[in-house]
Amino acid sequence: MRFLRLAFFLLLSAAACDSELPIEPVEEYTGDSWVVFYQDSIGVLKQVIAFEPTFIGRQSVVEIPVAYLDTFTLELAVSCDDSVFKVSPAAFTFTKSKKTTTLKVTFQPELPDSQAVAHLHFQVSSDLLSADTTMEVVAEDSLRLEGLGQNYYLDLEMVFIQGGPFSMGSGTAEDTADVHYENPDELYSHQVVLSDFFIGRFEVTNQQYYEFWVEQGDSANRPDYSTVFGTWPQDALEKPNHPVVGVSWEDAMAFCRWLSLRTSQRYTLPTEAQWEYVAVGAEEGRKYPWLTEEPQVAADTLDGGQEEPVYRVNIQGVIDGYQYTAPVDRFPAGVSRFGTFNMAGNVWEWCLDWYDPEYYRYTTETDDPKGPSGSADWLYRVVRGGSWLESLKEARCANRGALDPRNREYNVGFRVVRLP
Ligand SMILES: [Ca+2]
Ligand SMILES: [Ca+2]
Repeated sequence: MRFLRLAFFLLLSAAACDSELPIEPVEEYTGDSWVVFYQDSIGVLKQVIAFEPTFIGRQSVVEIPVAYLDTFTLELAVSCDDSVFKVSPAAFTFTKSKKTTTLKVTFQPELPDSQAVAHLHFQVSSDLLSADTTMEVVAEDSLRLEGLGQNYYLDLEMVFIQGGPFSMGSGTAEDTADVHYENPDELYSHQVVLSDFFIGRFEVTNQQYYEFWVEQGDSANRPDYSTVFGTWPQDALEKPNHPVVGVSWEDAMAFCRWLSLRTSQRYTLPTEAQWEYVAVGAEEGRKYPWLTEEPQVAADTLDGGQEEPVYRVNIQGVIDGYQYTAPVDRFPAGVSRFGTFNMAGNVWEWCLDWYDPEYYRYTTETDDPKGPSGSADWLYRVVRGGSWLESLKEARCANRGALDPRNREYNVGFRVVRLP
């Protein structure tokens, strides 16, 4: 699995019953997602499978290799007790020459933001054995909230982020070469430990924000930006999948409060630490979300041997295909380790924290830091990731930006986090 997407779990629940032969469940863990059957036993390996998060109307599929380790013929039937899950094939036979197969488990939820549990039943139909073992399947749907404005579904897809330690900031006081001298606020890297959370796979879109704005009665939290590439609310209708811009920190927080009320979940803005943790890939310490060094453009070898450029990020200029904002699901080659899009570039993203350029120098906060405790005298909140208006350097994961929380800028948007 390329990404740690934990919206889907497979848990062990193996039990033998109605058995005439000495069939005992086998419990092993090899780090792979295998279900293994032996001649004299049936085992479902204990496993947690990273799974593509899904939401209403779309399917997600996980493939599970299945093996039979002995040489006798074994016929198995598999069934599922929850209609949002489907498993195929429903029956298969192991023989001497065919001892492996692949199960496909499909999840297609019917309710928004729901969790579903199913049991897969493996039934042995061979004369040799008689057993029934079950596997418990748990899947969590991403948010899809029915809005009022356009009767539209928000499709606000959230990615599970497993917490842990990481090094926040870039380098040390001695590390003053290259770009660092221009960015003293990100020096003094320090260890931070984060709890689990969910983060939006994409920047919040025009259409998502539009639903909120309409429900507010369109007087408050109105996006405000130059007409250089569009106006509100026309952009919401004409470019629904572009990131919303021209929203202040206050607007973004109002969106989060509305979302929390509508869903009874805890949505907020990412802390600066949460944002950077996702961007750098936790302990991987990436300079850019896409791992490799500074490739604004990478070459991808096609079948015919031709080289075609692959753009990883929307920054200043049109070489990446966009003069202004790009739809939030563009640049799949630039996703983070966790599968989040456009953390670098496209639009700057508001973070929860107050901005203090000296904060990294004095902070002793290591567990789920929320930045300096601000007051009315504080001027700025943190923004991260650069935008279509800035150079690649500004899109570095460790780069810190700052902005008056009341400001509405045409290159600043946000993404949300959900706390478990
Ligand atoms: Ca661009
Ligand atoms: Ca961004």
